[in-house]
Amino acid sequence: MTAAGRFSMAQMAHTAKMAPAPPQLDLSRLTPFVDSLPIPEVAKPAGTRPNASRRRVPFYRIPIQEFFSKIHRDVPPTRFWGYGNSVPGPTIEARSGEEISIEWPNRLPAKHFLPIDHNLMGAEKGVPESRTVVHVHGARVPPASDGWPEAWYGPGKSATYHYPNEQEAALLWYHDHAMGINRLNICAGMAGLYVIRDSFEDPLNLPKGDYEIPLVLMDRMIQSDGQLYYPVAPTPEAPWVPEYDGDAVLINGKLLPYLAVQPRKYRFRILNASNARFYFLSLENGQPFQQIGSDQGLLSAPAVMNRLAIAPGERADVVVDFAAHRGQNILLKNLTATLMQFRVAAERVADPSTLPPTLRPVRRFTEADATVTRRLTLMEVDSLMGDPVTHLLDGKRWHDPVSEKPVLGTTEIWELLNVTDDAHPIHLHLVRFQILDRRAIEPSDWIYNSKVVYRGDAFPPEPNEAGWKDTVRATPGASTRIIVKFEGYTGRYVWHCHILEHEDNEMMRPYEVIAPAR
Ligand SMILES: [Cu+2]
Repeated sequence: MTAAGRFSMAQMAHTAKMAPAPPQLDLSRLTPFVDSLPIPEVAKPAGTRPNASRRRVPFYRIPIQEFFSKIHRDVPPTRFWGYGNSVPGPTIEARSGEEISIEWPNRLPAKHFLPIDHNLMGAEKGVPESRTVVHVHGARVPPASDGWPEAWYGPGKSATYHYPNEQEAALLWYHDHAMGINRLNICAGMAGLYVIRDSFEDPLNLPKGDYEIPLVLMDRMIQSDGQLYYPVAPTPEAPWVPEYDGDAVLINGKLLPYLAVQPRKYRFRILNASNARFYFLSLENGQPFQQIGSDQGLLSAPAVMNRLAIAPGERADVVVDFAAHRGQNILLKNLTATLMQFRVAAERVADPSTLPPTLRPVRRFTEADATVTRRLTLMEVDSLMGDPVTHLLDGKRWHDPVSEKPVLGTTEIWELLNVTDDAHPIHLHLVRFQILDRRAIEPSDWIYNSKVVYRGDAFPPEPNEAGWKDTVRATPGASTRIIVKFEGYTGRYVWHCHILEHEDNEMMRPYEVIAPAR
């Protein structure tokens, strides 16, 4: 049995108790593949501005606002809150080492259209309902530009952030990070792509231009009138639900789209921007994906994936060659559900792109590289009825004192001990890391005796997880060890679960990178 099989990626172990929902869109009655897959437009600079060292750098202004967008030909326009006027928002195209600045004006209406739970940390009554703050997931940025969850601002206000882009080519993404409501803001549409390219990747001659296609996956509950629905618990004064998932999967903002492709190689840059859903992607014709990259850039070599697991926050960079499938229609599936259709043209075409057998060397860390090891539990706190009330990191809440203070330039092992029944995708801001291994544990030993008893051997990551990561699936009933070099900047950042309902309800902690002693 493989490590992936051994450590199930169970999730949704709890069927959340929810108040009755209004009538939902009946997907089975919707004609599939009538809308062409939209490609988010590339953001254009609004000029240049001086950066901190008075050098002029490209300046972008991306407003956060309400708009309506068609998710399907036969569904009325859907209200979104997002960046610019599309979901996903405009794609930022950046080059490694070339700084940019972005102003993110909040032009939202005052009243939120999704249900706020005022019991959650940071979402108390009296703070602006439509507050927001932007985080670029995977970016190595100074703390003041990282989107601290409490650095939100209300409508009519704005913030300008500086992005040095001092990192390797990778697919990052930007999204809301406002304390206590970021699950609602991202559900409302606040997400977009941020691509970093570099001179190492350019000469690899991977498919590019019209043959490099982003696929941003967001599942939603859609009412029969076409509007977003976010469920609430049966208790009106405490509406938080432990996970959000809908059966309508939007790809680049469309439901059941099609993409006309040529019989040649394509590079698909996949982002799971869903609140809580894990995807298990496959092509209906059994053709594998050649995975070339993960969260923080290229793998050392392509990994052949028949089924691609991708958790909230994770990215997968894959190449698919349609050359042998001229004239065919191929479905992209999530387990048994259909997500979209590729229509392969019949005419033969030249394909000057390549899929190199080796990509980018990844020097693997070993345990000996680390000077500090931290054991951090992922725990669920249940009500007497067994319903999850909250999830905690290391048993602590957001406002408990900062306990993780790595020294800049040092390397640490973080052992994520998941004693819950769910997989939690854990994301650290600022850094990239590697997965050391996963090993089964008996959660009850920890819960009742605070003891860690390992069951069986440790498994190294599969090849497609052996590159640079910024989000790791901490599998249930297992220890997942990551090894992290804290590079870039000193200051306060956060680490959290990327199931947004968990993150909004205490499954997020500050950490602080401190300067080395002189
Ligand atoms: Cu979680």
